[in-house]
Amino acid sequence: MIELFYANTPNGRKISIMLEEINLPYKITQIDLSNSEQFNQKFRSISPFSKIPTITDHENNISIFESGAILIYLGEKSGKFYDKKNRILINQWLIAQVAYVGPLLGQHHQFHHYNPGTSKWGEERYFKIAKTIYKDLDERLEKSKFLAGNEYSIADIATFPWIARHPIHDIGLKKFKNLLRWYELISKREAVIKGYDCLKKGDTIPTP
Ligand SMILES: N[C@@H](CCC(=O)N[C@@H](CS)C(=O)NCC(=O)O)C(=O)O
Repeated sequence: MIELFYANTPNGRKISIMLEEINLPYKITQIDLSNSEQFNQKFRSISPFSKIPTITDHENNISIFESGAILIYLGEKSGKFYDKKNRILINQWLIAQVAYVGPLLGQHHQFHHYNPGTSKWGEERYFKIAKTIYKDLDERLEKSKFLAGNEYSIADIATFPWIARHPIHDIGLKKFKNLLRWYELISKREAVIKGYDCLKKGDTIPTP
């Protein structure tokens, strides 16, 4: 049994989607970020930076923090979506997501959506970067069915929930036809729909 320490954010959803995709039994322990539960000592003992997602695999009592590390662990454990022969490409696109796409879109969320009017410089800077991320992902997906080649992988699972925040990006997903094709294809997967709404609150994947 995998225990997922979760909040319904893009980083949390990467892991609930992966757990649904690989069909492993899991239970969710919610961490209420707005109530500062991430700073509880018990949680910090498995998540030293006080962040979700984190998992504990109760089969072997291993705990893992950082979404990329968790996806790699679950990919290796299940033998799914992390093809041994394609690891160089998968790792590249996965790490690009955790080190660049996520953090920079996250800054765009903060300046453009949650705190508009507080910094013109921040708003402009991260809006521009967010548009560049859309453009660059679109260019990649013009050449490749999925981010790391022909097969759906943990790199797509990591990136999808961030693009699913497109309504607050105000960039216009429909203008990027390859990114749109990829988004719509992944949106239809049963495991993605279930993982996106793993708290069963009726959260639906935003349509473009
Ligand atoms: N690099 C981390 C980022 C995780 C992260 O930023 N999680 C956010 C929610 S999406 C969080 O727990 N924030 C709580 C806080 O910063 O206090 C990962 O990919 O797992």
